[in-house]
Amino acid sequence: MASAPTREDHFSFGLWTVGWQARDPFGDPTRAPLDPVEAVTRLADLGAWGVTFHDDDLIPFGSDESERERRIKRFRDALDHTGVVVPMMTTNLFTHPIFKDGAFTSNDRSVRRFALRKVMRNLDLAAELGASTFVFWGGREGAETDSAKDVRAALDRYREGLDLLAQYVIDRAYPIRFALEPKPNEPRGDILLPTVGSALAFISSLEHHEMVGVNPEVGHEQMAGMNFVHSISQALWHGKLFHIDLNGQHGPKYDQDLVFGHGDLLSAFFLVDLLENGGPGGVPAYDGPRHFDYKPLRTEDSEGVWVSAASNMKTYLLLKERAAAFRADPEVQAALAASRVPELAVPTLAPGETYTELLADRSAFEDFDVEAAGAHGYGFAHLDQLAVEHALGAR
Ligand code: GLT
Ligand code: MN
Ligand code: MN
Repeated sequence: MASAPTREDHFSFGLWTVGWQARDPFGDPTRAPLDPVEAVTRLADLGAWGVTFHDDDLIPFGSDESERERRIKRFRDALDHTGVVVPMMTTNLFTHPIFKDGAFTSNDRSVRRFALRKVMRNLDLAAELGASTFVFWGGREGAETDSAKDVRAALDRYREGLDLLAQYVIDRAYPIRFALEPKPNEPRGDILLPTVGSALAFISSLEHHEMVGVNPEVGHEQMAGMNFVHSISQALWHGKLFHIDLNGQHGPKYDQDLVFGHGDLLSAFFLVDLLENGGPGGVPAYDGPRHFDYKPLRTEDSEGVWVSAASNMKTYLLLKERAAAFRADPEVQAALAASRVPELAVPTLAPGETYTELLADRSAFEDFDVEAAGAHGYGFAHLDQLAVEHALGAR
Protein backbone atom coordinates (compact mmCIF):
# COMPACT_ATOMS: atom_id res chain seq x y z
CA MET A 1 0.00 0.00 0.00
CA ALA A 2 1.49 3.34 -1.00
CA SER A 3 2.01 5.99 1.67
CA ALA A 4 -0.09 9.17 1.83
CA PRO A 5 1.02 12.08 -0.39
CA THR A 6 3.36 14.65 1.13
CA ARG A 7 4.71 17.99 -0.06
CA GLU A 8 7.92 16.20 -1.12
CA ASP A 9 5.93 14.42 -3.84
CA HIS A 10 5.41 17.79 -5.55
CA PHE A 11 1.81 17.17 -6.55
CA SER A 12 -0.01 20.19 -7.94
CA PHE A 13 -3.52 20.88 -9.29
CA GLY A 14 -5.08 23.58 -11.43
CA LEU A 15 -7.79 25.68 -9.77
CA TRP A 16 -9.86 24.92 -12.89
CA THR A 17 -9.70 21.16 -12.19
CA VAL A 18 -11.30 20.75 -8.75
CA GLY A 19 -13.18 23.98 -9.47
CA TRP A 20 -14.81 22.68 -12.65
CA GLN A 21 -18.55 23.11 -12.33
CA ALA A 22 -19.13 20.43 -14.95
CA ARG A 23 -20.72 22.60 -17.61
CA ASP A 24 -20.38 20.72 -20.91
CA PRO A 25 -21.60 21.43 -24.46
CA PHE A 26 -24.84 19.58 -23.71
CA GLY A 27 -25.58 20.40 -20.11
CA ASP A 28 -25.64 22.92 -17.32
CA PRO A 29 -23.27 22.87 -14.36
CA THR A 30 -23.92 20.14 -11.80
CA ARG A 31 -21.82 21.71 -9.05
CA ALA A 32 -21.63 25.07 -7.27
CA PRO A 33 -18.68 27.41 -7.80
CA LEU A 34 -15.66 26.61 -5.64
CA ASP A 35 -13.93 29.41 -3.75
CA PRO A 36 -10.20 29.36 -4.68
CA VAL A 37 -9.40 29.73 -0.98
CA GLU A 38 -11.32 26.54 -0.22
CA ALA A 39 -9.56 24.80 -3.11
CA VAL A 40 -6.15 25.70 -1.67
CA THR A 41 -7.14 24.59 1.84
CA ARG A 42 -8.66 21.28 0.78
CA LEU A 43 -5.76 20.46 -1.56
CA ALA A 44 -3.29 21.20 1.24
CA ASP A 45 -5.23 18.90 3.57
CA LEU A 46 -4.98 16.12 0.98
CA GLY A 47 -1.20 16.47 0.78
CA ALA A 48 -0.83 18.54 -2.39
CA TRP A 49 2.17 20.85 -2.66
CA GLY A 50 1.14 23.33 -5.34
CA VAL A 51 -1.75 25.06 -7.03
CA THR A 52 -1.80 26.52 -10.53
CA PHE A 53 -4.31 28.79 -12.23
CA HIS A 54 -5.39 30.95 -15.14
CA ASP A 55 -5.87 34.65 -14.42
CA ASP A 56 -9.63 34.26 -14.93
CA ASP A 57 -9.87 31.31 -12.47
CA LEU A 58 -8.95 33.73 -9.70
CA ILE A 59 -10.01 37.11 -11.04
CA PRO A 60 -13.14 37.09 -13.22
CA PHE A 61 -12.56 38.61 -16.67
CA GLY A 62 -13.28 42.33 -16.58
CA SER A 63 -12.79 42.84 -12.82
CA ASP A 64 -11.60 46.35 -11.90
CA GLU A 65 -8.22 46.99 -10.27
CA SER A 66 -9.43 47.01 -6.66
CA GLU A 67 -11.43 43.80 -7.10
CA ARG A 68 -8.37 42.22 -8.70
CA GLU A 69 -6.16 43.23 -5.78
CA ARG A 70 -8.71 42.02 -3.24
CA ARG A 71 -8.93 38.58 -4.83
CA ILE A 72 -5.17 38.21 -5.16
CA LYS A 73 -4.72 39.16 -1.50
CA ARG A 74 -7.25 36.56 -0.26
CA PHE A 75 -5.52 33.94 -2.38
CA ARG A 76 -2.06 34.93 -1.13
CA ASP A 77 -3.28 34.70 2.45
CA ALA A 78 -4.50 31.15 1.81
CA LEU A 79 -1.12 30.25 0.30
CA ASP A 80 0.75 31.72 3.26
CA HIS A 81 -1.57 30.00 5.70
CA THR A 82 -1.24 26.53 4.13
CA GLY A 83 2.29 26.68 2.70
CA VAL A 84 0.92 25.76 -0.74
CA VAL A 85 3.09 27.18 -3.56
CA VAL A 86 2.29 28.38 -7.11
CA PRO A 87 4.77 26.55 -9.37
CA MET A 88 2.96 27.46 -12.60
CA MET A 89 0.57 30.07 -13.92
CA THR A 90 -1.19 30.55 -17.25
CA THR A 91 -3.55 32.82 -19.15
CA ASN A 92 -7.10 32.24 -20.22
CA LEU A 93 -6.97 33.06 -23.92
CA PHE A 94 -9.96 30.93 -24.88
CA THR A 95 -13.20 31.63 -22.94
CA HIS A 96 -14.16 35.19 -23.88
CA PRO A 97 -15.78 35.61 -27.33
CA ILE A 98 -12.97 37.92 -28.48
CA PHE A 99 -10.75 34.82 -28.63
CA LYS A 100 -13.11 32.85 -30.86
CA ASP A 101 -10.61 33.00 -33.74
CA GLY A 102 -7.56 32.66 -31.50
CA ALA A 103 -5.41 34.98 -29.39
CA PHE A 104 -1.85 35.29 -30.76
CA THR A 105 -3.05 34.02 -34.13
CA SER A 106 -6.46 35.69 -34.48
CA ASN A 107 -7.04 37.15 -37.92
CA ASP A 108 -8.05 40.32 -36.02
CA ARG A 109 -4.85 42.19 -35.18
CA SER A 110 -6.44 44.14 -32.32
CA VAL A 111 -7.29 40.85 -30.58
CA ARG A 112 -3.65 39.78 -30.89
CA ARG A 113 -2.51 43.02 -29.25
CA PHE A 114 -5.05 42.59 -26.45
CA ALA A 115 -3.91 38.99 -25.88
CA LEU A 116 -0.28 40.05 -25.50
CA ARG A 117 -1.25 42.68 -22.95
CA LYS A 118 -3.32 40.14 -21.01
CA VAL A 119 -0.32 37.80 -20.83
CA MET A 120 2.17 40.53 -19.88
CA ARG A 121 0.02 41.51 -16.92
CA ASN A 122 -0.10 37.85 -15.87
CA LEU A 123 3.66 37.48 -16.16
CA ASP A 124 4.00 40.23 -13.55
CA LEU A 125 1.62 38.33 -11.27
CA ALA A 126 3.38 35.00 -11.92
CA ALA A 127 6.71 36.58 -10.92
CA GLU A 128 5.11 38.09 -7.82
CA LEU A 129 3.74 34.70 -6.74
CA GLY A 130 6.99 32.87 -7.45
CA ALA A 131 5.76 30.76 -10.39
CA SER A 132 8.74 29.51 -12.39
CA THR A 133 6.77 28.05 -15.32
CA PHE A 134 4.28 29.88 -17.50
CA VAL A 135 2.08 27.64 -19.64
CA PHE A 136 0.67 28.46 -23.06
CA TRP A 137 -2.21 26.23 -24.10
CA GLY A 138 -3.36 27.59 -27.45
CA GLY A 139 -6.79 25.97 -27.48
CA ARG A 140 -8.27 28.62 -29.78
CA GLU A 141 -5.18 28.97 -31.98
CA GLY A 142 -6.52 27.03 -34.93
CA ALA A 143 -9.36 26.78 -37.39
CA GLU A 144 -12.33 24.79 -38.61
CA THR A 145 -11.92 25.76 -42.26
CA ASP A 146 -8.79 25.62 -44.41
CA SER A 147 -9.91 28.71 -46.38
CA ALA A 148 -10.01 31.03 -43.39
CA LYS A 149 -6.58 30.51 -41.85
CA ASP A 150 -3.21 31.09 -43.45
CA VAL A 151 -1.33 28.60 -41.27
CA ARG A 152 2.12 29.92 -42.17
CA ALA A 153 1.09 33.48 -41.31
CA ALA A 154 -0.48 32.16 -38.09
CA LEU A 155 2.82 30.49 -37.14
CA ASP A 156 4.61 33.78 -37.87
CA ARG A 157 2.26 35.57 -35.48
CA TYR A 158 2.55 32.78 -32.86
CA ARG A 159 6.32 33.16 -32.99
CA GLU A 160 6.12 36.95 -32.93
CA GLY A 161 3.96 36.79 -29.78
CA LEU A 162 6.17 34.32 -27.94
CA ASP A 163 9.36 36.15 -28.92
CA LEU A 164 7.92 39.38 -27.57
CA LEU A 165 6.80 37.76 -24.30
CA ALA A 166 10.13 36.03 -23.81
CA GLN A 167 11.88 39.37 -24.31
CA TYR A 168 9.58 40.90 -21.70
CA VAL A 169 10.52 38.18 -19.17
CA ILE A 170 14.23 38.64 -19.92
CA ASP A 171 14.06 42.44 -19.62
CA ARG A 172 12.21 42.19 -16.29
CA ALA A 173 14.69 39.49 -15.12
CA TYR A 174 11.82 37.22 -14.10
CA PRO A 175 12.98 33.64 -13.31
CA ILE A 176 10.26 32.20 -15.56
CA ARG A 177 10.35 29.65 -18.39
CA PHE A 178 7.59 29.03 -20.92
CA ALA A 179 5.94 25.66 -21.59
CA LEU A 180 3.77 25.15 -24.67
CA GLU A 181 0.93 22.65 -24.29
CA PRO A 182 0.00 20.76 -27.47
CA LYS A 183 -3.48 19.49 -28.30
CA PRO A 184 -4.76 18.23 -31.66
CA ASN A 185 -8.33 19.58 -31.56
CA GLU A 186 -11.11 20.78 -29.21
CA PRO A 187 -12.23 23.49 -28.92
CA ARG A 188 -10.97 24.31 -32.45
CA GLY A 189 -11.51 21.76 -35.21
CA ASP A 190 -7.74 21.76 -35.72
CA ILE A 191 -5.35 23.37 -33.26
CA LEU A 192 -1.90 24.65 -34.28
CA LEU A 193 1.01 22.70 -32.71
CA PRO A 194 -1.15 19.56 -32.36
CA THR A 195 1.45 17.23 -30.81
CA VAL A 196 4.64 17.33 -28.74
CA GLY A 197 6.63 16.76 -31.93
CA SER A 198 5.13 19.79 -33.69
CA ALA A 199 5.66 21.96 -30.61
CA LEU A 200 9.33 20.92 -30.37
CA ALA A 201 9.91 21.78 -34.02
CA PHE A 202 8.22 25.17 -33.58
CA ILE A 203 10.22 25.95 -30.41
CA SER A 204 13.49 25.51 -32.29
CA SER A 205 12.45 28.46 -34.49
CA LEU A 206 11.97 30.87 -31.56
CA GLU A 207 14.39 33.66 -30.77
CA HIS A 208 14.71 32.61 -27.11
CA HIS A 209 14.18 28.89 -27.69
CA GLU A 210 16.31 28.00 -24.66
CA MET A 211 13.62 29.33 -22.30
CA VAL A 212 10.74 27.55 -24.03
CA GLY A 213 9.80 23.89 -23.49
CA VAL A 214 6.65 21.78 -23.51
CA ASN A 215 3.84 20.93 -21.11
CA PRO A 216 2.49 17.68 -22.59
CA GLU A 217 -0.87 16.37 -21.38
CA VAL A 218 -1.53 12.62 -21.31
CA GLY A 219 -4.98 12.86 -22.88
CA HIS A 220 -4.07 15.39 -25.55
CA GLU A 221 -1.31 13.25 -26.97
CA GLN A 222 -3.50 10.14 -26.81
CA MET A 223 -6.34 11.98 -28.59
CA ALA A 224 -3.90 12.30 -31.49
CA GLY A 225 -3.18 8.56 -31.35
CA MET A 226 0.31 9.13 -30.02
CA ASN A 227 2.19 7.01 -27.46
CA PHE A 228 2.55 9.37 -24.47
CA VAL A 229 5.60 7.56 -23.10
CA HIS A 230 7.34 8.07 -26.45
CA SER A 231 6.34 11.75 -26.59
CA ILE A 232 7.65 12.35 -23.06
CA SER A 233 10.84 10.45 -23.86
CA GLN A 234 11.48 12.67 -26.85
CA ALA A 235 10.72 15.84 -24.87
CA LEU A 236 13.22 14.66 -22.23
CA TRP A 237 15.76 13.79 -24.91
CA HIS A 238 15.58 17.39 -26.18
CA GLY A 239 15.82 18.75 -22.61
CA LYS A 240 12.38 20.29 -23.10
CA LEU A 241 10.13 18.64 -20.51
CA PHE A 242 9.48 21.81 -18.48
CA HIS A 243 6.11 20.73 -17.02
CA ILE A 244 3.56 17.92 -17.37
CA ASP A 245 -0.25 17.57 -17.26
CA LEU A 246 -1.21 14.18 -15.84
CA ASN A 247 -4.67 12.73 -16.46
CA GLY A 248 -6.47 9.81 -18.12
CA GLN A 249 -7.95 9.22 -21.58
CA HIS A 250 -9.45 6.29 -23.48
CA GLY A 251 -7.88 6.73 -26.90
CA PRO A 252 -8.84 9.08 -29.72
CA LYS A 253 -12.15 10.72 -28.77
CA TYR A 254 -13.17 13.97 -27.03
CA ASP A 255 -10.84 15.27 -24.30
CA GLN A 256 -11.86 13.20 -21.29
CA ASP A 257 -9.55 14.65 -18.62
CA LEU A 258 -10.08 11.57 -16.45
CA VAL A 259 -8.27 10.93 -13.18
CA PHE A 260 -4.63 9.94 -13.75
CA GLY A 261 -4.49 6.19 -14.49
CA HIS A 262 -8.22 5.94 -15.15
CA GLY A 263 -7.57 5.62 -18.89
CA ASP A 264 -4.64 3.66 -20.30
CA LEU A 265 -3.34 2.24 -17.00
CA LEU A 266 -0.37 0.37 -18.44
CA SER A 267 0.82 3.50 -20.23
CA ALA A 268 0.48 5.35 -16.89
CA PHE A 269 2.66 2.67 -15.26
CA PHE A 270 5.41 3.11 -17.86
CA LEU A 271 5.09 6.89 -17.67
CA VAL A 272 5.64 6.89 -13.90
CA ASP A 273 8.51 4.44 -14.36
CA LEU A 274 10.07 6.82 -16.91
CA LEU A 275 9.61 9.94 -14.76
CA GLU A 276 10.72 8.32 -11.50
CA ASN A 277 13.37 5.81 -12.64
CA GLY A 278 14.35 6.93 -16.13
CA GLY A 279 17.36 9.09 -15.22
CA PRO A 280 21.00 7.93 -15.24
CA GLY A 281 21.41 4.98 -12.88
CA GLY A 282 17.68 4.85 -12.14
CA VAL A 283 17.21 8.32 -10.62
CA PRO A 284 14.17 10.42 -11.68
CA ALA A 285 14.29 11.67 -15.26
CA TYR A 286 12.12 14.71 -14.42
CA ASP A 287 12.23 16.90 -11.32
CA GLY A 288 9.36 19.30 -12.03
CA PRO A 289 5.84 19.36 -10.60
CA ARG A 290 3.63 16.28 -10.88
CA HIS A 291 0.69 18.37 -12.08
CA PHE A 292 -2.81 16.96 -12.43
CA ASP A 293 -5.02 18.49 -15.12
CA TYR A 294 -8.21 16.47 -14.86
CA LYS A 295 -11.91 17.09 -14.55
CA PRO A 296 -13.91 15.46 -11.75
CA LEU A 297 -16.70 13.50 -13.45
CA ARG A 298 -19.88 15.49 -14.07
CA THR A 299 -21.76 12.87 -12.05
CA GLU A 300 -19.90 13.72 -8.82
CA ASP A 301 -21.03 16.05 -6.04
CA SER A 302 -18.63 18.34 -4.21
CA GLU A 303 -17.36 15.57 -1.93
CA GLY A 304 -16.75 13.39 -4.97
CA VAL A 305 -14.47 16.14 -6.26
CA TRP A 306 -12.10 15.62 -3.32
CA VAL A 307 -12.28 11.85 -3.63
CA SER A 308 -11.16 12.19 -7.26
CA ALA A 309 -8.43 14.71 -6.38
CA ALA A 310 -7.01 12.29 -3.83
CA SER A 311 -7.30 9.44 -6.36
CA ASN A 312 -4.87 11.16 -8.76
CA MET A 313 -2.16 11.28 -6.11
CA LYS A 314 -2.89 7.84 -4.72
CA THR A 315 -2.72 6.24 -8.17
CA TYR A 316 0.53 8.04 -8.95
CA LEU A 317 2.12 6.83 -5.71
CA LEU A 318 0.88 3.27 -6.22
CA LEU A 319 2.36 3.22 -9.71
CA LYS A 320 5.61 4.67 -8.38
CA GLU A 321 5.77 1.84 -5.86
CA ARG A 322 4.96 -0.76 -8.54
CA ALA A 323 7.58 0.70 -10.91
CA ALA A 324 10.23 0.55 -8.18
CA ALA A 325 9.38 -3.12 -7.56
CA PHE A 326 9.60 -3.79 -11.32
CA ARG A 327 13.09 -2.25 -11.50
CA ALA A 328 14.29 -4.10 -8.36
CA ASP A 329 13.10 -7.56 -9.46
CA PRO A 330 16.10 -9.76 -10.48
CA GLU A 331 13.86 -11.61 -12.94
CA VAL A 332 13.07 -8.33 -14.65
CA GLN A 333 16.74 -7.42 -14.78
CA ALA A 334 17.52 -10.80 -16.36
CA ALA A 335 14.67 -10.34 -18.84
CA LEU A 336 15.89 -6.86 -19.76
CA ALA A 337 19.35 -8.26 -20.43
CA ALA A 338 17.93 -11.19 -22.44
CA SER A 339 15.95 -8.66 -24.48
CA ARG A 340 19.17 -6.67 -25.00
CA VAL A 341 17.56 -3.48 -23.73
CA PRO A 342 20.85 -2.19 -22.22
CA GLU A 343 22.69 -2.96 -25.49
CA LEU A 344 20.87 -0.08 -27.21
CA ALA A 345 22.93 2.33 -25.08
CA VAL A 346 26.13 1.05 -26.72
CA PRO A 347 27.08 3.25 -29.72
CA THR A 348 26.92 1.43 -33.05
CA LEU A 349 30.50 2.34 -33.91
CA ALA A 350 33.41 1.64 -31.53
CA PRO A 351 35.28 4.60 -30.01
CA GLY A 352 37.35 6.23 -32.76
CA GLU A 353 35.84 4.02 -35.45
CA THR A 354 34.63 5.70 -38.66
CA TYR A 355 32.79 4.40 -41.69
CA THR A 356 36.18 3.42 -43.14
CA GLU A 357 36.71 0.80 -40.41
CA LEU A 358 33.06 -0.23 -40.71
CA LEU A 359 33.56 -0.80 -44.45
CA ALA A 360 36.66 -2.88 -43.69
CA ASP A 361 34.88 -4.98 -41.05
CA ARG A 362 33.88 -8.17 -42.91
CA SER A 363 32.12 -9.52 -39.81
CA ALA A 364 29.67 -6.61 -40.04
CA PHE A 365 28.50 -7.50 -43.53
CA GLU A 366 30.23 -10.02 -45.81
CA ASP A 367 30.62 -12.69 -43.13
CA PHE A 368 27.62 -11.62 -41.04
CA ASP A 369 25.24 -14.49 -40.31
CA VAL A 370 22.00 -12.82 -41.34
CA GLU A 371 20.05 -16.06 -40.94
CA ALA A 372 21.02 -16.36 -37.28
CA ALA A 373 20.41 -12.65 -36.56
CA GLY A 374 16.98 -12.87 -38.18
CA ALA A 375 16.09 -16.04 -36.34
CA HIS A 376 16.79 -15.21 -32.71
CA GLY A 377 13.91 -14.02 -30.54
CA TYR A 378 14.05 -10.92 -28.36
CA GLY A 379 11.90 -12.15 -25.47
CA PHE A 380 9.85 -8.94 -25.38
CA ALA A 381 6.61 -10.78 -24.59
CA HIS A 382 8.09 -12.27 -21.42
CA LEU A 383 9.49 -8.91 -20.34
CA ASP A 384 6.19 -7.14 -20.92
CA GLN A 385 4.29 -9.81 -19.01
CA LEU A 386 6.57 -9.18 -16.04
CA ALA A 387 5.67 -5.48 -16.29
CA VAL A 388 1.96 -6.31 -16.39
CA GLU A 389 2.32 -8.57 -13.35
CA HIS A 390 4.14 -5.85 -11.43
CA ALA A 391 1.57 -3.26 -12.48
CA LEU A 392 -1.15 -5.56 -11.19
CA GLY A 393 0.66 -6.09 -7.90
CA ALA A 394 0.96 -9.82 -8.66
CA ARG A 395 4.68 -9.87 -7.91
C1 GLT B 1 -7.90 23.95 -20.31
C2 GLT B 1 -7.21 22.85 -21.05
C3 GLT B 1 -6.04 22.32 -20.32
C4 GLT B 1 -4.94 23.32 -20.17
C5 GLT B 1 -5.31 24.45 -19.32
C6 GLT B 1 -4.22 25.49 -19.37
S1 GLT B 1 -6.85 25.10 -19.66
O1 GLT B 1 -8.65 23.43 -19.25
O2 GLT B 1 -8.16 21.82 -21.29
O3 GLT B 1 -5.53 21.18 -20.92
O4 GLT B 1 -3.85 22.70 -19.55
O5 GLT B 1 -4.56 26.59 -20.11
MN1 MN C 1 -3.75 20.56 -19.79
MN1 MN D 1 -7.33 17.90 -21.54
